[in-house]
Amino acid sequence: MSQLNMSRRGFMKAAAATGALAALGSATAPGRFREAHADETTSETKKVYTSCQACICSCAVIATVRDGRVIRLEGNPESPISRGGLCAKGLSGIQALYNPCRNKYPMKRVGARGTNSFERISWEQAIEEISQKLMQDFNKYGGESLVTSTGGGGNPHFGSPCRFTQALGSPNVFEPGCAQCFLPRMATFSLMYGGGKSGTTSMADSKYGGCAELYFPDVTPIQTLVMWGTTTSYHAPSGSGRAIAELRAREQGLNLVVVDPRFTPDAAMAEVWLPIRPGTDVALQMTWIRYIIENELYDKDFCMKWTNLPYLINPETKKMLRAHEVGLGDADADDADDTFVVWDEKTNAAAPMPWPWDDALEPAFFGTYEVGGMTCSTAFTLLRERVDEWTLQKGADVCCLDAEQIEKAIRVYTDKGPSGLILGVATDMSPQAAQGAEGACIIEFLMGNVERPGALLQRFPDPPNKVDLGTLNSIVDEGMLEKRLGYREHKGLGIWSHAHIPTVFKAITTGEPYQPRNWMERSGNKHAMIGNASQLPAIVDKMEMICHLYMYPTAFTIEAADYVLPTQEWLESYFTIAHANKIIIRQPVVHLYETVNEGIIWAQIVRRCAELGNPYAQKAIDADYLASVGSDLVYWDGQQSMMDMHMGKLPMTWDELAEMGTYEWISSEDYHTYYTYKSIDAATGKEKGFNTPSKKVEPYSEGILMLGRTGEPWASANGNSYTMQPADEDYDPLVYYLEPEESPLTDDEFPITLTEGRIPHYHHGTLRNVPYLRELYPVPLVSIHPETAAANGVEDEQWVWVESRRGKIRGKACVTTGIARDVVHMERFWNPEYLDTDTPSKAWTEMNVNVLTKTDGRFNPEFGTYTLRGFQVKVYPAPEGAPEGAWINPTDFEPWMPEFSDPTEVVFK
Ligand SMILES: Nc1nc2c(c(=O)[nH]1)N[C@H]1C(S)=C(S)[C@@H](COP(=O)(O)OP(=O)(O)OC[C@H]3O[C@@H](n4cnc5c(=O)[nH]c(N)nc54)[C@H](O)[C@@H]3O)O[C@H]1N2
Ligand SMILES: Nc1nc2c(c(=O)[nH]1)N[C@H]1C(S)=C(S)[C@@H](COP(=O)(O)OP(=O)(O)OC[C@H]3O[C@@H](n4cnc5c(=O)[nH]c(N)nc54)[C@H](O)[C@@H]3O)O[C@H]1N2
Ligand code: SF4
Ligand SMILES: [Mo]
Repeated sequence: MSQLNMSRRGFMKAAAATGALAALGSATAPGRFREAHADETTSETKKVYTSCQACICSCAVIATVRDGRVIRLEGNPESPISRGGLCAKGLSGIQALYNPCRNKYPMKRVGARGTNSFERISWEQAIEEISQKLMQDFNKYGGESLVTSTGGGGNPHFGSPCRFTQALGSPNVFEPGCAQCFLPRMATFSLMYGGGKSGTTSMADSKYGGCAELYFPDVTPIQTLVMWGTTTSYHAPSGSGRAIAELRAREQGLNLVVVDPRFTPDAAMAEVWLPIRPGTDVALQMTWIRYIIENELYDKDFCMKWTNLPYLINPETKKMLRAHEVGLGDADADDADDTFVVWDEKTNAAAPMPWPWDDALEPAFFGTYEVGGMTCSTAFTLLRERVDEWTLQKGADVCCLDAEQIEKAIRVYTDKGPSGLILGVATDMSPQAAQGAEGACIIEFLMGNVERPGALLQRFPDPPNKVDLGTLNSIVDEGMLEKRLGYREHKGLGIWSHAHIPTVFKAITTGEPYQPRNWMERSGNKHAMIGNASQLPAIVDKMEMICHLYMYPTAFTIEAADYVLPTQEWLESYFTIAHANKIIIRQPVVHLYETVNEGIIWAQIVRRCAELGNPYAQKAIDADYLASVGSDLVYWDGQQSMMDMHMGKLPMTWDELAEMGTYEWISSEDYHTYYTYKSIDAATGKEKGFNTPSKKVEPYSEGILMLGRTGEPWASANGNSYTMQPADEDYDPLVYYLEPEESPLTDDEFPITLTEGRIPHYHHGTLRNVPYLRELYPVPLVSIHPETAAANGVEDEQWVWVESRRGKIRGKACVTTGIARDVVHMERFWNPEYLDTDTPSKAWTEMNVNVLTKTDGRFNPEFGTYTLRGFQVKVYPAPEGAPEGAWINPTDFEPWMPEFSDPTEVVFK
């Protein structure tokens, strides 16, 4: 029986056995590293281009390898996004690669779950046993016996677990980010600004290569940046964090407005910091919108010609009025559905608006008119009515801000253009996820901050490589769509073909509407990342087989896994990345043990299940069949064919790109294609517009309304659009505010609002076992305002309990004015040091903020988002001090210092 984790206990045993303890104890960490490889006379040194994967930014790296071991990492200045920068997480790549806790070989559980007893098995045995079990249940219970889950940020193959799920005929894949991260913004921007079916659109997020305008300080005229619920200096230190610092350093500088309960490094540089009460962003956005409208600060020309604000709304359908519905056009005409109606002030009558604009018309922005027997208002009128109550004072009262500061912030944004608004993940983490993205869209649209120089909303050309290999939506059938859990209600999940986590978990625990039995999981630590983590033991209990694909064991491995499949660290892995106008490579620098790229693991299982008779898997490996349904995504059979697929349309081979490291596929000049909407569509000879129902940007979102009614534009089965049953209630096409269910306005028992946000030391659950990083941030800080601390008897550096209605955890108080009053900030944390003890569950129960979070509804209608931020807690001193057994002092982490291994051969050819 071998144990997975090399923590202190395991380390002591091993060290005593080999007599190595004294040697290790005497050497300092870096010294030990160098000593092992300092033999200059015999060494062979080479430099390899690659890129970091410790977060999604994929900063370009040059790795130095000596005698087959990676000894140095440095930034490659050739990337326009990272420009030679690397952050602490990236520079920890060597410690992560050679971490003694790596999952080295496939393992199978031999004792009870939670006892950390596993034995080594071969890859052949692992693939065979897993495939046999999956097929046995596929035949007995159908594809829905399988659920797959993945991690979000940082996982390069984001589409691959979804593709695998589809290839095995299962409807359910999920991810703890997803509805709580990125998806609500991506989908909403796609519906309102345009992206349509492909979903690819620029959005106001500064990771993932978004906001490309930021990376060209010599080109962009941007003058003001609003950072709304985002902290670039922490989430992308060498990417957008660095870029924004560079913009600020230009002669003309950069004005910043920061909307964030925490005083971030960016807030420290801002003209205005608005320490908003968590969970109230949409109220503040509506305040901004009202102010911009009332003071006529909006871009009148853009709003008139390129938004749907002047269009009349049909009160019966809630859609934009079509000309033929009121006798102003031919219902049978080709463009019948695309001809909208304005109120022409010249003739004082309703009139159809020809695409894109007719100078003969003078459309009214505001007004309510009798048209064709209906009372129709313009979209702008409905928006103005919706925000009417949101005066500066009301916004200030609800968001716990100062009215004058709000006004000052808006004025910086409106008066000192060109300006842009970056919307971070904060609004994705509340049941108002869609509305937060809508509010941000509307603000940017009103100001005309769309596709002009300096704007963040841009459609620059698509890169030639295949960033993510994609999904197999073309083999999904109607039955799978109908069975996807939570999808009918929350159809926005369709943009990534994902299921709704709370509905999946309910199915697992109740067997309704059916019983999932097997769980394939490919990320770090679900016990630390999923909301209301205390629900997990009951879910794990119900599962018959759980496989964990990861680089090292986490709480999930010990508590849940039956099979552990070792995946590659980024220094072993391969990929191509689009960095604005360049392509960056990630290539294997070394390869240790029997780790395998996850893409190969999925392919092995799919191929075996195809042999065992799974009809979906048979399609997924059949190039001819896939071509017949318009897909080129046949499951590869090995590493080389997968690397070749990543190359997409790049004009060179993988090996050639590997030599180059970076490749400029388009000049910076040609990359900056502004005003895409005004470019002429060859098919029509007219302006292209935007990919929305009206082909204009839509502050009044018909796309959101129709998503709820039909699933369009993302429901497709057998390669065709498929009309889903409507959600129980229409999605609202206009922005609205709801007070959080748990609110300080009404909660006396739990008076403090908890929120979260990134710290620069870790990426989600990863790197918590990297000694240097844990030394820098050993335990979670609970940031609390001095007045709130005093009112709760809390002192600086004291251990405190943080308790919500779901559970309680411990952290260390950091009393600071850098946080809003009556709010605490805490980061997600888990403690790998407990894994190899008699109480492994302490790894996720002691300091994990997700013990506190709330997943029992209210959900966001569009996306099913649950509450990770902006809920109520109480905070009080913990006289017990630190949790027993937690590692806190620098020397505690020594068992995690690098353990060297020689490279191994490829495992699967
Ligand atoms: N309370 C609370 N909960 C949250 C959040 C919060 O702010 N507060 N944030 C949410 C957000 S935004 C997200 S995106 C999720 C993140 O949740 P998860 O993505 O599940 O996070 P991790 O468990 O760290 O697992 C993802 C990690 O997998 C690693 N990985 C990299 N490559 C591979 C690979 O090839 N194979 C495998 N198997 N793994 C790889 C990446 O380094 C990445 O960090 O958490 C969410 N949960
Ligand atoms: N170091 C590091 N970098 C990461 C990650 C990581 O885990 N670690 N994860 C990656 C991933 S997947 C993501 S999604 C991104 C996230 O990157 P960002 O979008 O920057 O997200 P956070 O830092 O989590 O949250 C942004 C800010 O929102 C603030 N905030 C909290 N509650 C509220 C609120 O109610 N309203 C407003 N307006 N602000 C609020 C927090 O204080 C925080 O400063 O980071 C990516 N990069
Ligand atoms: S920001 Fe840091 S962790 Fe992210 S890719 Fe760059 S170096 Fe790696
Ligand atoms: Mo995320």
